[in-house]
Amino acid sequence: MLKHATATVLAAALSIALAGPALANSCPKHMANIDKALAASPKLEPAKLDEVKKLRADGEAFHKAGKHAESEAALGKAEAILGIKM
Ligand SMILES: [Cu+2]
Repeated sequence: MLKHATATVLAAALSIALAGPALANSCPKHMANIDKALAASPKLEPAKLDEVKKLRADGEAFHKAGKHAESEAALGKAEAILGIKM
């Protein structure tokens, strides 16, 4: 009985531990998508291009600060401007 409870707690802790890095890892993926789109000289107005670059930089800063939700939000906006499907 005690053994079962321990296994349940361990399984819960493990799933939380796995969810964290999985979330953190998606920021670099979004950054790579944006970099790829920027490298392909997107047809955007200069103002939009500047906005994308700013959001991309913000996303990286948030990611490095451990604020992955904010990072995802900024990178998601940049992807939306670039027309990248998520
Ligand atoms: Cu992140």
